[in-house]
Amino acid sequence: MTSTPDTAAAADSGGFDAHAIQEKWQRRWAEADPFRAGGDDDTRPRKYVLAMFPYPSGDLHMGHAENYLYSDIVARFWRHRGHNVLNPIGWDSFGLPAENAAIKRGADPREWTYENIAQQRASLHQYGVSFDWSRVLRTSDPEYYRWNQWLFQRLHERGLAYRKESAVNWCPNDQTVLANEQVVDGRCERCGAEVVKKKLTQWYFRITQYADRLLDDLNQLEGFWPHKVLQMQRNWIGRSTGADIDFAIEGHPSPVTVFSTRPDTLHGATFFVVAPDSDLAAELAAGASAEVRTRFQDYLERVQKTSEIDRQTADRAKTGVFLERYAINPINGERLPIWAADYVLADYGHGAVMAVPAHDQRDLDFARAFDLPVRVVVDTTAPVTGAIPVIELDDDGVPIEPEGADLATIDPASTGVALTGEGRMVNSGSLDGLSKRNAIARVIEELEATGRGRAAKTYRLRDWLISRQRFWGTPIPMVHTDDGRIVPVPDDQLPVQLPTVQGLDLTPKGSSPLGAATEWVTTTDPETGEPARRDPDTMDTFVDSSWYFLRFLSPNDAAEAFSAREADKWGPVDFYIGGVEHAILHLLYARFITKALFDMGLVEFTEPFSSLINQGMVILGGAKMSKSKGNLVLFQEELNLHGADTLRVALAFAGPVEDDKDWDDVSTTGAAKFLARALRVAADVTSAPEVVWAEGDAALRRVTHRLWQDAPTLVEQTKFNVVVARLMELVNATRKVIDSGAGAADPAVREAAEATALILDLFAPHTAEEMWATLGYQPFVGLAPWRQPDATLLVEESVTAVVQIDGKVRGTLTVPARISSDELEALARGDERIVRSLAGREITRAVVRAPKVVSFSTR
Ligand code: ANZ
Repeated sequence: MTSTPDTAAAADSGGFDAHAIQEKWQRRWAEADPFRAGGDDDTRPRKYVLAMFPYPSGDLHMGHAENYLYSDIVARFWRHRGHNVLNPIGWDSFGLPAENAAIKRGADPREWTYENIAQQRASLHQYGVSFDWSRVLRTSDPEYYRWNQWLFQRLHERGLAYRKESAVNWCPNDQTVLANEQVVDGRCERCGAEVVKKKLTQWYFRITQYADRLLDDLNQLEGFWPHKVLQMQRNWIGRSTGADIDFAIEGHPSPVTVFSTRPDTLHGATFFVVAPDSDLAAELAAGASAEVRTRFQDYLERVQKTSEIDRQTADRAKTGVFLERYAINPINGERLPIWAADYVLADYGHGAVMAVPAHDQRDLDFARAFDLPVRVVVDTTAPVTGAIPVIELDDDGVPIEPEGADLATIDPASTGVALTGEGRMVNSGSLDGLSKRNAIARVIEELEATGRGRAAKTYRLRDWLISRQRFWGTPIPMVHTDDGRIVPVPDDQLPVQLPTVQGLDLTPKGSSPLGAATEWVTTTDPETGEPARRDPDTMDTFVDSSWYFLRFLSPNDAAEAFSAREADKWGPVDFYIGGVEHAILHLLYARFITKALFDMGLVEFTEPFSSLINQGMVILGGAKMSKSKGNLVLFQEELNLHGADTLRVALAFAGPVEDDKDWDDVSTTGAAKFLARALRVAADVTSAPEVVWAEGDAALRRVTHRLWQDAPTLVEQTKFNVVVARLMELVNATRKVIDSGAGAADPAVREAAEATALILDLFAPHTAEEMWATLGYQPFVGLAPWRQPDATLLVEESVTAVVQIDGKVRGTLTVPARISSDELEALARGDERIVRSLAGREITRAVVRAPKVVSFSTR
């Protein structure tokens, strides 16, 4: 053995050489490759188990230790249950960290990236994870990103990839565009710099076309994904239903549409608001007086420096500029003054609102600040019962004004509180007396009849901005011709490979560094052969991870992105695990791309991940670990110190999967002692004298079989810590029998030791293999089937029940002490001896006193 365990590890492991065992079995696994997924000739049912693949930004950390442990537990479990398991690993290896590190060191991002991958790969090997190592992929390999480009072309053909100019989120520090999702509290998610708006022409994926499906299909994941994640996705998509209403604007050529969730309140509109940073505001202001134009310009400049979050903050003092223009209410012809105010956002709905101060708090705050009229149109004191209200009509068929409403007492103009509740319509012409729901339907009907409005939905979801002005990503496979056409690079010319980094300045400048790679950028139009320039931008790395789970199915295929046949066999992923930080973006994008591929006929499922688990974080002393705080627990260090199995057991035992685990509370010492005890049990069994016992220790057998009974459910419920606790209980119970009269020769001890090895494999696979070999079995325990519990041993306490027929005892039954009378009677009626004793006579009466007596009367 070449290993030299340090003293801490030797002390930890209670005398056995954890490192030696670990190296021995890792070598055997490397030789025999037992965890490779089976091919077509493998008839076992399939399971696709996947942990989110890592960024190769530095060494793996304790979060990874958890993530890959949990997925490995599940993968190993399904193999023991007779499944053909796919458990692959790869690297999400494009992106800013590599590029920034390269800039800092004046090096090629490739070097840094592939060095880190080698290091992480070695750690995962050392951790004993049962990956299928034949399927490793790296998204920064041309063999991978070529298929990102292929995907881009397929989306482009369908109008799902397009270019447009728009105000984008710009990180002045990273000098790159950020997706809305990457802006957190107005700051860059990565570097924390304050994000500003900048107008740029960018590539987008039209994810909004899938908004309804992305939302509706969440229902089918209920119960399989964390509820919190489903809710976050729902909020992110943010569907609102209501109406689009067209308002004519005096002196403006075309009507302006607003989106409202409350078209029922149309009669209560008293002014009109446009987003100051919208094109419409600029157009309207242009026609105003010089004084207003100046005021508007000043205001606009201020607004552009305000974050979207701040603009939406409810308790902020309202600001705005009257534009000296008027909109016409389509339902009653009233003139509504038009204001520019920053609480209306340019890119939500249509960037303009009809303001109904009586029933919308933001509008009310604004009206009170600028002394604008407030008109109540919903009497919220009037009762509305049930979903379908009863409307009383007078003799002429006109709804009767609800009685008892004293609107003065609820006047929002004086109370400052908008009336947002249910009620009956007032001051609303033909709508008076209707409930909100009916009024909405009626208004939409009326607007549709006159062509001035229609039912509409609006989403918070925006199209996915995918272009980045950075080097270390997938080049966008398009060329720009001199005459302004944008032409796709044909499939047979893919991949468009990244150039070498030599001579390129990667420091962010606001445009892609690839633009300066003259030789690379200069190309020809694939259609005409005329000179053209390559698109210098690269793709958001979320594109790479939006379909990687499909590439794992045929990772070395040079002819296609993934095999539809394999996708059919393996997909969708059965068990997906990762951090909650990916609850929105990555999952939403993967769901979108899966649906797009479904529509192309390339996959037969519409959701990529059938079940999802978010593991908690590993924290230290109650605080999040971070480099800057200097409170990092380093995975590789822990691995060297304790060995893989000790670390794995300690982590698995530390608490429920979803909970955060404080490293201060994680006991590697306890884990190591437990493993040493387990190994000693196996050794004791084999060194015990050969004595054949008719029956083993009943209590120990019960512990073993109850674990066989419960373990599958516990693992499927991801209650891994409970399984470890039960294993500890089993090892203790075994030790007790060994140390008592019967000793290690008791067959119950061997039975328990074998169970321990088979179940321990999920958590401490090296120790389990060692136990299995010690017990005389051939490797690998990782492939050995789990056992069925013996039902008779699951009975906690049994008693003898007496069965009488016509007052005479005709038999006895051994039954659980807590059997019900019904069950006991059924057992008695079915018992062979009793049936024989009855000899065909009919039972007329049964008196059952569970669990002791069943008494039948017959005739
Ligand atoms: C009139 C009205 C009356 C409204 C009322 C609400 C209550 P959600 O539910 O978030 O989708 N709105 C529309 N576009 C807007 C924009 N670009 N910026 C800010 N606010 C905007 O919100 C929809 C409501 O938000 C719309 O319905 C509109 O105000 C406002 F008693 O129209 B409502």
